[in-house]
Amino acid sequence: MDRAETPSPPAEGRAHGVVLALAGGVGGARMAQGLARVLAPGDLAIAVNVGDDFSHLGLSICPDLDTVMYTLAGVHNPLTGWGRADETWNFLETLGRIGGETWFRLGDHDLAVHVERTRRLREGESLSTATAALCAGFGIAHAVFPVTDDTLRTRIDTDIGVLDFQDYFVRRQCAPVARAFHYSGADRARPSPPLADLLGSGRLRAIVLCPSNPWLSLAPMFAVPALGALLDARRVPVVAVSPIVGGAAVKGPAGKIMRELGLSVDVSGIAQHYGDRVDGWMIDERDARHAANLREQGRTVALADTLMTDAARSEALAREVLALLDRMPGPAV
Ligand code: FO1
Repeated sequence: MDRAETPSPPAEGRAHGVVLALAGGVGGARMAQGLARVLAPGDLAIAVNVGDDFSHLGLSICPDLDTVMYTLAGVHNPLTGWGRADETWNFLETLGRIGGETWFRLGDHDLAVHVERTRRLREGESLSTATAALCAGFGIAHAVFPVTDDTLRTRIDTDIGVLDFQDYFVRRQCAPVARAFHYSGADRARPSPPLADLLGSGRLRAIVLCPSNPWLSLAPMFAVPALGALLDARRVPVVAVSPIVGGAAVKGPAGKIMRELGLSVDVSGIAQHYGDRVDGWMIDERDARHAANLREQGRTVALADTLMTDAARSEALAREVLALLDRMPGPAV
């Protein structure tokens, strides 16, 4: 197993404080990996979406937490982004043969994590505690934690009815037309203890919205009242990395959802969606034509090659994001 890369020392002169990355899905995991290669564990915290979590085959499955964990540990499947590299499928093959559900593909290495997490949760551990133990098992030094330990589930209101997340995303491959999104349990969701500690520590330097799906990965996190309130209070700079490059989503259904919501599938559509919550934009150099408009709206804008096709590219983008942060006005006192 590859140990998580030793993060290179943080660049000198960087404002102190903790960067909080909000991550979900493959784009979020890649951005988190890049940030973890640049920032020391004490300078970065990664809060992960739990809206995709579900109970399947009697197991508690947390796809976004696992995708971040595997990516930081360097053991993720580089083609799909989710699940493990060097995976084998004996469990799933036999499950299929005995009539079990195989639409959600669980590989043999991956299965160990679902079984161990389920055991820990059944024994009364919180999701944050179980996540910390699993990440330690994969040699991850950085703080990776769920946005909440409470139950929060994304459901999609579509032309064929309201669907649970994995039914929409995996089983139906995002084919149904999305009309609205619900984050059930969000109104009662407390920030996880690691997140609450950070928010209360006075050490929060900035928030980075990773290039995750705004509706499926980031909105469920914003729906956690304490986090949404922090974003609305605008006490710390918020930088977003656009998940739309050159008029399309880098991966996943964000472009299709934007069309279904009547948004233009480009940087301006994404910026319109986030509105005043974002102070700084990291957009791809292919979308340079949108920079002027964002600047006119008072946003700080940086351009870079934002396609994170390998760990080195993720690290390079992370450095650009942190350089953008350094250009932002500091946290309001
Ligand atoms: N995505 C798929 O499209 N098909 C799958 O069979 C699948 C299995 C799977 C197993 C574990 C895991 O952590 C993720 C898995 N994913 C699969 C991806 C997952 O649905 C998405 O990564 C998130 O839920 C949304 O980003």
